[in-house]
Amino acid sequence: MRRRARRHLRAQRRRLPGPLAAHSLRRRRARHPATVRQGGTVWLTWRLSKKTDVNVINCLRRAGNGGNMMLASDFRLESRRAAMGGWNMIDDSIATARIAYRRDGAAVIRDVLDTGWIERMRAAVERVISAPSASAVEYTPGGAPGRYVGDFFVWMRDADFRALMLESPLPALAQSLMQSQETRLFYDQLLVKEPGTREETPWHQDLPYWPVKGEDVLSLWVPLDPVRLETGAVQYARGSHAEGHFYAPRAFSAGSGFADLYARMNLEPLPSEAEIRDRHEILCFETQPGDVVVHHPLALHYSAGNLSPTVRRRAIAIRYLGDDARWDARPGTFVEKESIRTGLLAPLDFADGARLDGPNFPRC
Ligand SMILES: O=C(O)CCC(=O)C(=O)O
Repeated sequence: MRRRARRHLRAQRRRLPGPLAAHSLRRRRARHPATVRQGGTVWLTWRLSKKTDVNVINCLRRAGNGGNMMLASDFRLESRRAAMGGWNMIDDSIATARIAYRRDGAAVIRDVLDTGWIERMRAAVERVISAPSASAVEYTPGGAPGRYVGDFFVWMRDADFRALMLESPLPALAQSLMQSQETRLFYDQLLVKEPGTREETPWHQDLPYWPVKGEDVLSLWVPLDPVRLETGAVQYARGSHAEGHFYAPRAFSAGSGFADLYARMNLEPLPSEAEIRDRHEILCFETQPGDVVVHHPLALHYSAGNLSPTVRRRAIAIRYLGDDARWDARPGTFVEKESIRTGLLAPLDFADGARLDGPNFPRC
């Protein structure tokens, strides 16, 4: 246990700028809030919990910014200030979300995107789903009510999707949540459940589907409609990301062609839904367009169909990679599917353990 705690401390130290790292380590041992001055900047560090070393927020208060608090990692994001609508956006709500995300595996951040982005992306989604690409998947069987349609790597074909992934407030948000020095786009996934759709998204963890390993990977789930439990809000098994399981992926629908691929992994099967619900508190965020839900790649999650007769549920899940994300050459991950591979900008010829870079995974 002590060895694990030391590993955490070392990992935490690596993520912080030099002098602050050493300082925060000392302070954590002393268990007192502390300040350290560097030029015109005052860094504040304190330990939130005796139990975990990762639950440390490092804040800095910059002289002359009107007294707003910023996260230590946001220090590097000054160039994104305009995109974020000023530092007011980067405040306690992200710090709070980061703590909840690490503890629970999922958290919500309110009012991240303005109506301009929402309108722009609604129009883009209409374009995409009215002319489905080769990588699109219709999860609703023919003749059933509603429509559950998904697509992958849409940003490579649509300029507005690309702008959302790379130029909106989202990459800075991901970077801040991961406390990474560098952020890359892994991929985007469109998930639309039209009114009256019965198809669920089955319980799953994301990471087993992906050719990725490392700690610094997350998803931002971006709703374009008001979302409630009955219209298909995503439900999360609280704390499941921290249990150390790596469960076999499940195809989202029998006809999607992914099942054979995933069977090659030979992983531990998921517990039953009843077991998951019995073992975990379920977190579900009712959201408005503009809100963003962040979830951990090992968090167990699920969504029901969209039972509303009128309200659509359009959402885009965006996966970002941080500093320690590396290529995982396990067989059977979703990128082996021909329909996905053929749409990519470059071959996926990474060695196991390599950094994901090149045109498929642009730096944000
Ligand atoms: O939108 C959904 O129903 C599921 C989302 C999901 O599974 C994901 O973003 O990983």
